[in-house]
Amino acid sequence: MKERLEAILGTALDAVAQAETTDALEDVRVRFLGRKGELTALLRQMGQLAPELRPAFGEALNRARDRVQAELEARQAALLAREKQERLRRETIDVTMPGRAPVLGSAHPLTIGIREVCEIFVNMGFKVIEGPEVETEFYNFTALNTPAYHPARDVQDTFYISDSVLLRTQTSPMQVREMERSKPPVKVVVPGKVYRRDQIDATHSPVFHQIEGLLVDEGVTFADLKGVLTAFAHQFYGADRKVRFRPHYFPFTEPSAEMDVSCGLCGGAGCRVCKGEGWIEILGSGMVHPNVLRAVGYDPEALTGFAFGMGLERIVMLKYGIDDMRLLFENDLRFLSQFR
Ligand code: 2NM
Repeated sequence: MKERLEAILGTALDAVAQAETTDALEDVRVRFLGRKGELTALLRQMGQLAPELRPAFGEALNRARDRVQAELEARQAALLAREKQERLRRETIDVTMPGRAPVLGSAHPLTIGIREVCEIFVNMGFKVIEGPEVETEFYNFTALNTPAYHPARDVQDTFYISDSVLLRTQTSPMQVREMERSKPPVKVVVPGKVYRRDQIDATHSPVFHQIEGLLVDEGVTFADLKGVLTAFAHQFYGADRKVRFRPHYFPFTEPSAEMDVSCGLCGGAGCRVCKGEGWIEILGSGMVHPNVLRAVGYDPEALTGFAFGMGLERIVMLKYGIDDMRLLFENDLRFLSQFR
């Protein structure tokens, strides 16, 4: 048994010296000193020795165990130090390297347009509200004095979900909702997506954006309409622009007018942008029709108001000189990143 002990001790010391990682070293410890380890096994076999041989063997076994334990600890310390060095080398950060700049997004030109238009009206005391894109026939047409025979109601012009539910063709249904739920003065602008059955081309899209505005109170006149919309045009396009109002027709307003601004490119002389007109149409407007006021429970004898609506794509295209509406929907970053 003495020879067995010598052999195991030699093997154990070799194994310790050859362990290249702390994990491998732990395996060595278990193999020799663990509960079922080879040196531990010798302890249990001591009973087979003659009694007089046991003390000397026990002493030798203990020395062997202590020796292996000491070598294990020394090797463990060496391996830990080496592993730490390696990790420090691997995880070194070169703080002198240039940083990676995060890629910053930017607002879509239509978003920029909505924000600019809304800010101008907010500064004049309007509040901004939004509403559902799926509407009922009542809010989209009936309450807006748009009779059943009106072409806007035709399936050729409007996306129907069912007989009386549809994708809104304008944001005015939300203005109807606002009048229904509040008392004058009402001063709101409503930006949002609207839907019409149009073929896609450079100036049409079945989904586009509108901003509509509404002001209802006692004693509101057409002069208020002209003053507010002129102030808007001067802030949005520049104080040097001239404006003009042309008579028009809308079912929900009477009288109605379209507003033009003088062409920013030629200053009114006539050019490619204004198609030789010198003027560019930017919005529709009018005094809210008495039937609309009645539909929301207002008394048209006591209250008057004006309303207006503009197509956002159109005014954004004019402002930035964009000649094809499809650019606003294709999300090509080469286009979008120009609006930073
Ligand atoms: C326009 C042109 C003229 C309009 C009317 C109303 C309401 F709800 F008061 F009846 N909202 N928006 C209106 C008037 C919209 O868009 C070209």
